[in-house]
Amino acid sequence: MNQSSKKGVLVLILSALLLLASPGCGTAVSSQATEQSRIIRAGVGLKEDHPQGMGLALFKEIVEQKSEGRLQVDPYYSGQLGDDLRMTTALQAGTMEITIPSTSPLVGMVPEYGIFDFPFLFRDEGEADAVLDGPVGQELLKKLPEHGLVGLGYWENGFRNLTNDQHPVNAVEDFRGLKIRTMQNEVHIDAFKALGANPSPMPLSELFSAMETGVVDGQENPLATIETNKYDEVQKHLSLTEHVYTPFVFLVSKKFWDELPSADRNIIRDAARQAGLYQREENRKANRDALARLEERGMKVNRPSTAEREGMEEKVRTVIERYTQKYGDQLVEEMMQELEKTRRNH
Ligand code: TK8
Repeated sequence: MNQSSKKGVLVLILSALLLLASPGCGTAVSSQATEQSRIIRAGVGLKEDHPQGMGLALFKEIVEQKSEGRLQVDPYYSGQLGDDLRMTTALQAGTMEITIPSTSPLVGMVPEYGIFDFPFLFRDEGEADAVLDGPVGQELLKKLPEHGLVGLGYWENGFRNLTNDQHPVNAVEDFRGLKIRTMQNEVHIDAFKALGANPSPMPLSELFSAMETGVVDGQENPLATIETNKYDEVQKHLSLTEHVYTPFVFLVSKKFWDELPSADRNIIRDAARQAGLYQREENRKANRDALARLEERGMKVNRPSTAEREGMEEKVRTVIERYTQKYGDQLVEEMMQELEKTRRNH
């Protein structure tokens, strides 16, 4: 074999090795997937036994069954692939295919999502469903493709409650000086400042150790998250403030989505919708059941009175006015009209 053909063979061997080393290809080869199945890496922040994880498990089952194995969903729970923001960035880069974050940390990308962080906006889950599944929620999904994301609908994180290791929180003055972890979201940060607390934004993955070491006094999340993440092990007081309803949004990488045949898009879209309806119901059940379990495990539970919650609403009114200006009167007006319509029909 002469010198140039030896060189040609060497180049071939090297490029084959480089190809196998690339992340996308390695995953496909190492996951026992048959060569024709397409791998969908789907990451979420909460545990497998949280309704977010249960919804993802059902999504996987539906997609693999409907596609007859052509699509294979690899689920990753408990923030294994990073927190909400990191996983969302991975979708934009095309190194991951699906994630289902809270809308709150996305406001850096789609500021208008901040309207769902307005405190005391929804009175119950029915109102949240009506707005999220109605024109306003759907209009916000349309803002995602320009950021490399496709939004297929909303799942439920739920109404947030405050925990801390200092004292019960009933009236506004009880917030004074409390170091409270918040999501990385400007509305939450300003609302807790207006209530007199010291907000400390951080990813969920850092929260447990921040509470354990006293970096923060408390946090706020729906009851199912407090229970499945065992926050009662480092928090004494649970105050049923229900101060904000947080949605999850079902996100798909646009890079991945654009390559899919329409039949596979329909399978994924329908599975996200079906699993989402199941997830909302399981989430409501889990939030109801979690309260009893948290009390059994020793948390001291208090519920602020209507007058005390009205005092909190009064304190955060200026925050809502400021962000209504920032996000646009028209969008907020549309949402309030949607809410009024739902309340009239209730
Ligand atoms: C989970 C998060 C979390 C959210 C938070 O992915 O960060 O407090 O409520 O549940 O989206």
